[in-house]
Amino acid sequence: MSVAARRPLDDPGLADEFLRVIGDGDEYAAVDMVTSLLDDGVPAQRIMIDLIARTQARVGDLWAANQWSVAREHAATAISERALGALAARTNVKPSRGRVTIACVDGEWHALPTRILAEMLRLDGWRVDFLGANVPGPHLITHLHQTGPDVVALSCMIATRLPRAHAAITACRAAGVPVIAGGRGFGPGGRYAQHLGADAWAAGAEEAVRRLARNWPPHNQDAPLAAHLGDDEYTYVVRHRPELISTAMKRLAEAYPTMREYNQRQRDATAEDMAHIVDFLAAALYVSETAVFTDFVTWTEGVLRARGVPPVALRVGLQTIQDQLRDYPAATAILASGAARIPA
Ligand code: B12
Repeated sequence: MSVAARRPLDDPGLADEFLRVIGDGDEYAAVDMVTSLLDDGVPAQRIMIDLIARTQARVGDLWAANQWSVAREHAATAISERALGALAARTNVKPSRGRVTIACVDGEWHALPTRILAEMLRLDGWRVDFLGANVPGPHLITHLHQTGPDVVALSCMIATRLPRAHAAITACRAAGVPVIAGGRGFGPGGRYAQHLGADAWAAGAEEAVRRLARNWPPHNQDAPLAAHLGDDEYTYVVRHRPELISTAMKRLAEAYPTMREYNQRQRDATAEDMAHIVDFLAAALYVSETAVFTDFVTWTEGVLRARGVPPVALRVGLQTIQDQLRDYPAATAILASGAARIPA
């Protein structure tokens, strides 16, 4: 008997087992579990959302808590993709609605959430062009001209990609194709998607299926709140990114003596963290939303703590950037709000 047979999807043991098999790199067991559920009459949509997507969120938590390595997360994600592919291969729906292009914005590597969205829309009768991760804006537009979709679904899971998301949304709309946005990068309730002029936003694939099934394109298109986007401070931070990071690294070594004993791997990780600080600051300036940065600081503080890095290191890191941006009041205020989120 297959492992999943006759076990309901809401059995918590099943989710634990799926996490275990993907964490152990057992792709055959993972595929067997999802196809057995399908054989038992569980709708493919439920398996994708309630099992695969939910388990991926747990994978993220385990990585953030430093319990799973990056390699283990990568392997598990690859198996989730394989399980999703197995479900897709066994479910055929004739297209009966319009055509949708699904893409991650430039620099956005989280393809699996959009792959789930793609399968969900396909099962609802859409003809789907799935472009996957990291789609440069000009190539996306060329594709739209070649295929003429009714809607573009754009994903942004990391807020640092918001400026690129804005460029893509603007270009798609200029090409006459309405945009539905999604992914956690667009902020709570998708509020940054509205700033950036998206026609609609959906919290997840199920909501997107519902939204696109009726009243599409939406008629009540509020004017985007885009007037202030990409001002001087944003431009300064983006143009001076390399110096901001390298100067911060030098000053960090002076202000935080523990860093002098860091090995190369720890120095590389620190440089990556400093780059994230600058990138999230730029995104916060771009959409004029301090929360983009403060949410990032809260998240980073937890991730660093799980890796044994004390909060003071992050506070000093923020200060080394702030010291370089004294003449930039909005950036200084955002950095100070971030620092205030770090526990004493
Ligand atoms: C796998 C993974 C990766 C893989 C992605 C590989 C792949 N093929 O997808 C890789 C290794 C590339 C990766 C990289 C990074 N990741 Co990552 N990743 C994840 C992880 C563990 C799972 C993603 C996933 O599949 N989720 C399952 C889906 C189904 O979740 P979902 O969000 O509910 O999906 C729904 C909605 O998002 C929505 N949706 C998404 N897009 C769209 C689009 C439209 C139009 C619509 C309508 C809806 C919609 O619909 C989806 C389906 O219902 C998440 C954890 C998590 N909680 O998601 C972290 C996570 C998203 N990553 C995170 C981070 C920080 C990163 C990195 C910055 C890490 C680093 N230091 O390099 C990089 C950034 C890379 C980049 N620039 O894109 C953080 C983000 C935290 C934050 N501050 O927002 C998370 C939350 C992990 C964590 N717990 O901290 N990651």
